[in-house]
Amino acid sequence: MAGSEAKNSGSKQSGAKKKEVKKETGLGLTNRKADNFGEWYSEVVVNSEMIEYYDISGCYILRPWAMAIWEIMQGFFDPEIKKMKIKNCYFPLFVSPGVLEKEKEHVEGFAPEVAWVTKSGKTDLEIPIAIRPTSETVMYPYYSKWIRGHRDLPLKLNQWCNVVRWEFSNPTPFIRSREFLWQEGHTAFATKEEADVEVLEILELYRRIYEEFLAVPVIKGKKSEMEKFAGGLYTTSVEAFIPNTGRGVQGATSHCLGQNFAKMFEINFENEKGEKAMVWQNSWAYSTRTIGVMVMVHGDDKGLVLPPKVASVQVIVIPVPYKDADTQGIIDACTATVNTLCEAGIRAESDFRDNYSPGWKYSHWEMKGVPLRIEIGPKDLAKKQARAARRDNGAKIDIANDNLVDEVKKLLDTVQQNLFDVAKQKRDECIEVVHTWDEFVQALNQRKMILAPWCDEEAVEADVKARTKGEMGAAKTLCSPFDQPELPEGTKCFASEKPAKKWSYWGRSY
Ligand code: 87F
Repeated sequence: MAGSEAKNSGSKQSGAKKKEVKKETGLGLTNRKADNFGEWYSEVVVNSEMIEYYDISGCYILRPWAMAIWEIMQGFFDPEIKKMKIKNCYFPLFVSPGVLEKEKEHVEGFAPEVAWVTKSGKTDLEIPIAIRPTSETVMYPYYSKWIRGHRDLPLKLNQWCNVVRWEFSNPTPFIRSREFLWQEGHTAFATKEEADVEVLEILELYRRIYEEFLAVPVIKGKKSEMEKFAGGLYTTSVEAFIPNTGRGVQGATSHCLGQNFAKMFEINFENEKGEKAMVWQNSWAYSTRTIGVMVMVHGDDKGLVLPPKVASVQVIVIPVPYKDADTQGIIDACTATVNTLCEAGIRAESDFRDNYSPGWKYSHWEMKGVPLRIEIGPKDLAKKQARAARRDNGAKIDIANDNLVDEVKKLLDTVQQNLFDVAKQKRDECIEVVHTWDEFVQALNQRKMILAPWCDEEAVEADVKARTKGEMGAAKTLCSPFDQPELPEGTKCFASEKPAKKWSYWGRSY
């Protein structure tokens, strides 16, 4: 769709040599991140070979370059939850209308997004079946069956799966798609205390996915009553921010469901005293949205920028054989370099394709966001060295063959840290502390992430939403950060001027 090939092929009349080369290679972005963010994003995800558009709106093909990132995060998260004694399972994709109804209260608001299967072949199904938008109603009837006594608790299950939500507002690859991948954890405990502890343990894993893997700074906090999962007791989240659009984005959520679902689905147990009691439940999820947030935060005008920890290729080795050079010698040096790096546990590959120039390959791997490029030419061969170029800042460093592994490891760590530091600095520059409505409106117009003292009243949040409604979308609370600045006695709510109860982040969001 946003492929540059289609766009570039339109520049046929142009006799300029540069344009010709571009047309031939199909490389380069036609939109800039700062000028046309939405178009830039679509172009990056397609040209980096992460996404292919599909012929159903809101559905996207995740190509290996994207799937590898998902798998690397899964490779972190899955063992972590197994350490917490959470077990994987798989429940069906389909939901019977009966159970979905049971849960009416919380499903009501979501109902328009539920997709239904109504036919098999040309025959109408006797009873239509829903496709899971989330799995509470799929799983909890069986929790009710499986949990009998206190010895059956805690029950801690997770599943890696797809869900379908038939969204109508502008679909965006990874960020808002009608089908997406996620993990959903659903746990049941005898006591609220155990549930409370798990909510935060999971939230910390989500923070680590964003900050340690994707190099994206996030804010941990609690959702307002209006923004929490309606079926639950309270919702915690990690919130990221996209400086270019001035929008917050909910990164992942960890809910304490309290006993609401236990009541609805009769998930009871006999406690140690022989009394009948209801379980306390949590649910939590992160999705492929994580990948979109990473692209938006780190990508630049050359394409994708991958943090080394999630890059399926961390180092791309490219031979640079000038005319009359010892081409075989250079190729052998590249092979040896890749082998040495791979043996040291670094994900390295070579690009020996002989139908592309080194320059083309540089652009290609820059577009794909590979953190480190190693070039080996005749001079490097003679000096027993290699030249490394960083994707994040373009810096070039000569590395002696003897120090290869240590230097590359150090560079990858530096790139990872630098990506986080730069992203955090940019994010922090967008945070504005306000005390009054006028300051709030001004900051909102400047696309800031706003930290404001708030009375914590739902009606006031509804009022802020109504008063900021417009083309760009209304402002809402993102979260109330766990890390609360001091709130001096007498501080007033920025919107209602009633006594403020807490600091909250506000802004437009995805
Ligand atoms: C769309 C259609 C139907 C979100 C929906 O966050 C139902 C829903 O329940 C729905 N969109 N939600 C909330 C999901 C809550 C919760 N589920 C388990 C999570 C974490 C994983």
